[in-house]
Amino acid sequence: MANYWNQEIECMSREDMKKLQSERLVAQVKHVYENVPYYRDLMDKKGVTPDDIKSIDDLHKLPFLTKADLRDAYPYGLLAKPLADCTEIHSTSGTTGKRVVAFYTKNDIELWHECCARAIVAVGGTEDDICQIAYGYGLFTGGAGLDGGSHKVGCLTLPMSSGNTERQIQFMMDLKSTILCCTPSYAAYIGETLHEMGYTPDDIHLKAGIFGAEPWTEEMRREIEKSLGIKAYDIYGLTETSGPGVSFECEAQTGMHINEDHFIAEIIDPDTGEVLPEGAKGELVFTSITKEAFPLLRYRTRDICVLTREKCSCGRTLVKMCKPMGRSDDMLIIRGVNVFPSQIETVLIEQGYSPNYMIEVDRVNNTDTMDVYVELTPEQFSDTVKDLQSKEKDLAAAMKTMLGINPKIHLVSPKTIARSEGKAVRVKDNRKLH
Ligand code: DLL
Repeated sequence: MANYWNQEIECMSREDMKKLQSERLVAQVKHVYENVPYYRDLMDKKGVTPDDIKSIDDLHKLPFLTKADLRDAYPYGLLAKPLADCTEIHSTSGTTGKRVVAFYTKNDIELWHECCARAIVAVGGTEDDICQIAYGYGLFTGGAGLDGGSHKVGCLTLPMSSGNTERQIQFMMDLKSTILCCTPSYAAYIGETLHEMGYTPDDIHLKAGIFGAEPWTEEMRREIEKSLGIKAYDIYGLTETSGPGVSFECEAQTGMHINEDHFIAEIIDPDTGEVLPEGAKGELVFTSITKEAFPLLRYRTRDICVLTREKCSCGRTLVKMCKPMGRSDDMLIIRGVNVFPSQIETVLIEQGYSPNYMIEVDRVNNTDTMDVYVELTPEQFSDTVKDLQSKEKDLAAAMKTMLGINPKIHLVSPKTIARSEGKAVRVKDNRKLH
């Protein structure tokens, strides 16, 4: 039996949804053109005016926005409302060099929470539930988004934030939490710790989990479901579009329904920018049609995905996206933190190292690990072991400041890292997530 938060929208006919999206798009393009000079310039350069956009069939005429635009316009260049109308800010986790800062008005927050409420209700959440939120709170959108959704549904909200795993389990048992929200890798770790503490799923009351913010496999889903005795559901989103709740999984567990009344999704060829037909694999692009403060039009997510409109057994008509199948840029997600190899390179150069390095990422006991191998110059190599150890420590600290996570640094002898003859391959990702 399907549960909906907003049945009218979630089960709306295709025709009505297109009409709603068109109306909202037309108004949104006008709002952006009038209030965001940065995007107005992009439209002017492409020779498009708001009058050219009459329905969603005209969406393809609009210019794309990319992460590079966000960087150029940082921090206020894409803001479409006066700061006085904004009530909240969030940002991507730990990425100093490429930080994305998103702004929200009161209404933006309401709509975001509504999207998260839909996700909670879709996994069976009601006001009788106790929702334990173990996503990070703070600048990261995970904690705040699901917290808002949980309040909207009327669940008893347990704002744990991430970390302190034994305490998570203690509260889970004592307070009888029924829904767990966190990253899938943290859910797996909680499951493992539960067993290590000598408990079984029978000792807890969880029935469902809402896990996202990083790629995870069907195998991992089964493992989490078994270790915690729950149904595990996926949730997707990105800071640029508010955060979690752009799409969410239903009882069918076969992909995530996109909240199309707020976000129009397109799939494009990442090389040519051409819009691809339904069912094709390509880069996911979102246009937010209801956001006031930070309304990105045709934002290229870099996530590779497939959309499907096949009838879903839950009764929702919202288009479904598959689990993201990779990225069209080099961003890595390590323990939920977005990391670009270029940031590591920046730190190395700032600290006086050569840009000869190799990043190795793995997942050990469901936790991501990152090892960075850095080549010493011949001068640095003559240092004593003690000096080298202290260098490794300093470098790890500088990386932590830049990335927000602590990689293991290995300083290696000169000329030991393979040189490339074409594009440098800097990353070895052994996690097999796709
Ligand atoms: O990760 C928002 C979020 C919080 C989503 C909590 C779900 C739950 P960012 O830190 O800006 O925002 O990272 C966005 O994470 O472009 C994807 O590459 C990746 N991502 C997010 N959800 C999923 C998912 C949050 N369910 C980037 N599966 C996105 C795979 C995901 N990748």
